[in-house]
Amino acid sequence: MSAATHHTATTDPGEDTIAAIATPPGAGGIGIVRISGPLAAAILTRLFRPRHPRKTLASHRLYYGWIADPSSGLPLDEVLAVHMHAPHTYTREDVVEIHCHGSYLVLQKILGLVLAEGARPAQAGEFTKRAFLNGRIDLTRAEAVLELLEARTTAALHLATAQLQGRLFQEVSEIRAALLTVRAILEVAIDFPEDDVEILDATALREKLASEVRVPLAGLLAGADRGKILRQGVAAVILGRPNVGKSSLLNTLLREERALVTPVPGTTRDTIEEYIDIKGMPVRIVDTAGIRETRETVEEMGIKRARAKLAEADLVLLLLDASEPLTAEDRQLYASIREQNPATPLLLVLNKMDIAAGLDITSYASAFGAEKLVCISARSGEGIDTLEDAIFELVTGRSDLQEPAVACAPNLRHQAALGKALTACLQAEEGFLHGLPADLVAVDLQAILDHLADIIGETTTDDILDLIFSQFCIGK
Ligand SMILES: Nc1nc2c(ncn2[C@@H]2O[C@H](COP(=O)(O)OP(=O)(O)OP(=O)(O)O)[C@@H](O)[C@H]2O)c(=O)[nH]1
Ligand SMILES: [Mg+2]
Repeated sequence: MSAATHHTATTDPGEDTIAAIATPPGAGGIGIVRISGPLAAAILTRLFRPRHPRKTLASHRLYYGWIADPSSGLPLDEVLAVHMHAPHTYTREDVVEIHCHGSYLVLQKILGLVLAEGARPAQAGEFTKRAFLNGRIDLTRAEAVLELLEARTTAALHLATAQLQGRLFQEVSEIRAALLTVRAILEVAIDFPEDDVEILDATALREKLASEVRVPLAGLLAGADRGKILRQGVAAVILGRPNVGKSSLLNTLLREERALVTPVPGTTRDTIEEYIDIKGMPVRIVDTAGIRETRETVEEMGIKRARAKLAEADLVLLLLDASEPLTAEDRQLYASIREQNPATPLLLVLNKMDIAAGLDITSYASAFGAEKLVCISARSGEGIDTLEDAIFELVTGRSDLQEPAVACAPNLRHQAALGKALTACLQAEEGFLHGLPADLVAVDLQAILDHLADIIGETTTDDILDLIFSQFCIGK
């Protein structure tokens, strides 16, 4: 059954025709105006002069010609146009695309003509919303489109693609199928209570629930946390006293001379943030002002900012200078970080190993207890791979995030619904265990089914849908 058949609260999306510029603003090689709805073909006929005049345009074929203003007959731009006949289109409606030169002025003029012929401007995400409302894709696949557009790393892109292919939808459907079987058996028991004993093998049903509903639900939930990391990334804040090489480390990680590096302590005043990609995970690296006692106002402000960054850190890189003995400032800084953020993962990074003659690493072990230590040289690049591995492992808890095991990564909305479904499943299992009446257990089963229906968008309310689609850009 399609999503649209269940989704009764929304008015028929196909009654009007929408149009938008589908390519980003600014100059480009090609720009595309996209139209969807019952008027699409008629609008194209009015505006398009094909090079070889013909009565009808075959579906899904590009035709060369000109767009002209129908009131003046003046040609506007040389284009390729395509008419895709419903229902084999993005929205399942008639769709027209006009590929013109990528001038924003030309695009706006063509869009103006299209609107004058009876289309209305599309809202953000409205094409994809129609694809959903018309039942071509479920809600998880619509959300995957947005994720794909926003993916910052290859790993995030893989997740989006898998979800767009229906991976999450399929997992949810399988859990649902198992639930429906259990419920069907229960219903027989409800309808013929006198046969209760023969029909209802509560232990078998409970085991089926556990293995085919609870375990897969928990598996999906486990993927949600990893998915969040892969999509949004983590913030790693570099802290340390002045001159230990914080800005040098940022530059080395970026493979670019982004921050100023000088032998003068107190070089960095403001915080500097850049994204790097560690094994497909986006990491926001924050370089900060070296922390020390100072009377200089600007430096003081920088130090305040550095400390404030601690609050949003998913990971702290405490940088130390291996060419000098450990100082009281190093120890104080460590103590104050741990006081403010006792649970945040922290890596001790011992920099300048290239000039650390006769260094005694054991002194660090006694000063910082069990914290993990990585030795690097921001100047030579030595140890940077090890540091990246350590960051990745500390944040994700494992080193194989890209394994197929996380091909499914539910977002926050899915996560909430999965959590509720899991709770209801545990209750249903309890019910079977304690021999509760079949109709009571059936209530819990229905609750699981409802939460799953919410994930794929069968029962999602209009305001949630609006919220989801409003995050898209116009023309998508
Ligand atoms: N030999 C050596 N020198 C380094 C290394 N990393 C940084 N330096 C030098 O140490 C000095 C300070 O480096 P910065 O990166 O500016 O240090 P910082 O921690 O950002 O300093 P502030 O911004 O002042 O807090 C510069 O002269 C760097 O060239 C390293 O791995 N080896
Ligand atoms: Mg610096």
